[in-house]
Amino acid sequence: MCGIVGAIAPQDVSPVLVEGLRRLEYRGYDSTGVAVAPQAGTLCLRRAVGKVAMLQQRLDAAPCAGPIGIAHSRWATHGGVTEANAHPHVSGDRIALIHNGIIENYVELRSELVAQGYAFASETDTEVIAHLVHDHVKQGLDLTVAVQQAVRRLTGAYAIVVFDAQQPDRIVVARIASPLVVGLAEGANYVASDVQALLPVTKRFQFLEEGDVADIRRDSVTIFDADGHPVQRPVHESSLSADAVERGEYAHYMLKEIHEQPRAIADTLSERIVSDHVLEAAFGPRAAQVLPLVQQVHIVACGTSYHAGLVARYYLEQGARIPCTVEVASEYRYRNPVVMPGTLFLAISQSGETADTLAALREARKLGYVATAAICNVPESSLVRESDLVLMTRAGPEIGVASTKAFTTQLAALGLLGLAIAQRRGIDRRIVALYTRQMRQVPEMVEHTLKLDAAIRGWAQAFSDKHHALFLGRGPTWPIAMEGALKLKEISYIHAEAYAAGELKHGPLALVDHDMPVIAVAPNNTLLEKLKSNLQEVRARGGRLFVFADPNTGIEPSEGVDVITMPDHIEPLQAPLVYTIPLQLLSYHVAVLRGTDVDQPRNLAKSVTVE
Ligand code: HGA
Repeated sequence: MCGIVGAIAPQDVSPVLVEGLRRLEYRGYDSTGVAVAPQAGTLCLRRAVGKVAMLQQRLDAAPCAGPIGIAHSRWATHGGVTEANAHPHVSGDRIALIHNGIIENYVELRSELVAQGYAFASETDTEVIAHLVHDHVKQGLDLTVAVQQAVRRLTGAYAIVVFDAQQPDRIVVARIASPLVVGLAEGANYVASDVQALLPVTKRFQFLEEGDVADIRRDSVTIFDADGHPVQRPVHESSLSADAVERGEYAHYMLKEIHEQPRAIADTLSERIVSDHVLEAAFGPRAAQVLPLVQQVHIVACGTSYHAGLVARYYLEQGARIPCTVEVASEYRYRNPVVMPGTLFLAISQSGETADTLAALREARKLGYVATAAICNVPESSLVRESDLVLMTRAGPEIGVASTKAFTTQLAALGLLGLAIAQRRGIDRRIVALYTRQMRQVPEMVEHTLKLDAAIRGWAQAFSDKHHALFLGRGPTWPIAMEGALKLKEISYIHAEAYAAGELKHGPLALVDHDMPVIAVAPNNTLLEKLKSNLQEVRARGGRLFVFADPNTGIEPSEGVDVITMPDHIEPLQAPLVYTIPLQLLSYHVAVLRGTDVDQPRNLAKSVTVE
């Protein structure tokens, strides 16, 4: 989603702004722009459709240098992808403003401003904010007060960053429902949508809270809460290094992140399993009080995280014998759900800023859950700050828009949650001990599975000219088939669907012919024989099968059946994590063959901060 960077410093800030945008590229965007005040009274604006490199070209041809500036990468919600719609938006040749989010009442504000004589240069919802702020400044209000007044008129979600070229002594920012972080340095201060953007210039950050407005000057930062009272927000020291987001020897971030999974899963498990049990304290200081009260779990998430939730249902129901429901956040929040006593609400999100998931959490807080919990990869995120219990995945920064290591670390964290609940529910300690041992073996199994890369790359050719694909799984690897289909859609743009293999005969079998590759995940579990019958149904209709199979399944390569043999002895608890790996690699290689933008697929964004 949109990336925001702002800087005020003694020297030219344009290189910091452009580098900040480059570091936010992973969020997904379609156009960029920068506004700088070279000196009081002048405003220099450059915008470009496409990548940050296009903006850089414009700046190289016609530089925009100055000690105060803002920059933006836009993921369009209102108005097409055009230079005129790219941010910053300007009012009266002096107010420059960038925005992340959606202004729901922009139509009425726009008519009001048009009636006042404002001419609109874009189709965006954002431009109304620039004119509103300008209108207040024209009336003589101080910029900070002007922003405070302007945001009172807005309904919807926003992170906004604005400066006045006539009085370039400060940047003013405000947020509701979209993230903003202030970066503190000696004699210079910054703002951005996340810390990655600012790591080359500072490690010290203040995270703004809902409704905050901040006045950022070279040598001071003053923060006001939603009621306009000055507040202190804690200063966090980030442990991330500026090169944590470099892609090293790998051709793409996605490939790097696939290969980081053994370490990321091991990190997520480490210090949380002690001898043969899970440490409840890993979920935070309230865990010991909350976990005994939990009678059922309600999981809410979006996209890949939703698939992780679907796997967790098997962990919680089969392993911990506790009821669990799973649903997508965008539906949950408007459904007015019935909450039974003793229900734990669990939100899963990589970024912790996913607008739908955050809104669901806020809705849930009103509904009488025993507690709220989050599984998340970003410690400073809103989701983490607002949940009662938290288990952090330790995937490290994930840059590829298509999630890989964030997913498998979510599965590891959900396995830990299942075990923590199983312990409390008096499940036989020997079984809990066995499962914890199995969890610990996963990183090594993933390492072995990554060695199948060459064989998987060999399969990619068979998909590169296809328009559709079917993925099949059963039990806990059905959501893995769903995740495999999502990955293929996201990065190769091939239409893919996943089915519980037993559902095939109830409809989708009609689609199967020699042009429809069918990918199946076949671990050795109690459903294996059923799955094999389903695969026969595909072969009987001339469908070509690609099977990732356990060595003991008896599924052999034959005419129309390709098999890649997975490592031996993968237990049911481990299978979802391990069988994810070949599906990620397959999508990756197919996308590379098709020449798509693997790390930033079209139309998609990483941190989905709009509803
Ligand atoms: N609504 C604004 C900003 C969109 C956004 O925040 N995307 O992440 C626009 O369409 O320009």
